[in-house]
Amino acid sequence: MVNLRHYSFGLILLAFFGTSFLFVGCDGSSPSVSGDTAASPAGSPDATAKPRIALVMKSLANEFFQTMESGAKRHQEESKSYELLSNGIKDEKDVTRQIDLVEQMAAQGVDAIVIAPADSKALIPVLEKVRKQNIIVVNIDNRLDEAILKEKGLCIPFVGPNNRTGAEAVGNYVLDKLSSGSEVVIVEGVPNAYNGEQRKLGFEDAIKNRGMNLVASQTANWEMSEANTLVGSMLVAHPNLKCVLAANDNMALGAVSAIAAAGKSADVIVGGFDNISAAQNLVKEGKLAATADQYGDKLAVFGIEYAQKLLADKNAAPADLETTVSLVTADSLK
Ligand code: ALL
Repeated sequence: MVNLRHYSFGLILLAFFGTSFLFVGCDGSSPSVSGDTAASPAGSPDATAKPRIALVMKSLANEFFQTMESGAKRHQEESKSYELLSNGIKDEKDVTRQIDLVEQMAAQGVDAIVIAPADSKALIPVLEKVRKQNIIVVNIDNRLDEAILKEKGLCIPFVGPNNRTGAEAVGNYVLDKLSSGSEVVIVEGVPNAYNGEQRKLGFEDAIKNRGMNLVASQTANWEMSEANTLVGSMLVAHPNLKCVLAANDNMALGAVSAIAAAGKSADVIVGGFDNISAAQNLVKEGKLAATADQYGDKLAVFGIEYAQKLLADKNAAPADLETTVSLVTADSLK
């Protein structure tokens, strides 16, 4: 698979639009972004002022979000057509802090909020509140709970990849290296993160496809050190373990070092998700069998461009955009 990271942004856009950009409208009763909301930036006294767009991310300790933030900042510097306020939380589980950040951005009178929610359910009430203040909301990376949105009659567009198929591709590739019936564990993301749940399902699909034996599946909350401890104890509980499938690269890195510490690097292989630079290096060195690139640097940019579109076009109906996810292996990195 081609690694698009080396391509120019223009080409990336072409690739995204040309191959896998899927537009899916919010179904049901969508209070679409229209008339009153789109044209008049909330809290902005000057109609000619540049729109203010807030990017609300998750843990800035995670390279995935550092990459996302620098992609957004680069876009803003090049476009200069809007003001960017970017924020994140320190701890993957600090949902309360992320809710506060949304409140703060609204209080500062931003016109749009582009958010990667730390929890697919818990962020919905505050986002409902800011929508009522005519602030545009675009959901990126981790999808908000569709059933709750529907129940509330809220239509918030989602921009992001299909995590299930991405994880299945990683799982299929990694498990092809093992004989059927081998013991496998899954290291999950935080509970209540839809993308983590989808990645778990994708790994389970691959385990079924390849006839493997899933012996444990537990969360390490997206964190490297938690995964390190968890995998350390899984190795003791399952001495015949052959593979760890981790729902993000930070946890895959924690798994790789736990396996090395147990002296089992030759026996247990690992798959991850994100294609952060440290993981990419391990793939090149043959210490991580595969990961998935979900182009973190472009995800926020697409969300921002989508928010700009909704701000500029009163009649634009919010719709979901499916972005590309690619398998990354030692071969694809050559
Ligand atoms: C998810 C992202 C990344 C990341 C994780 C940790 O939403 O898609 O996989 O590693 O958050 O916050």
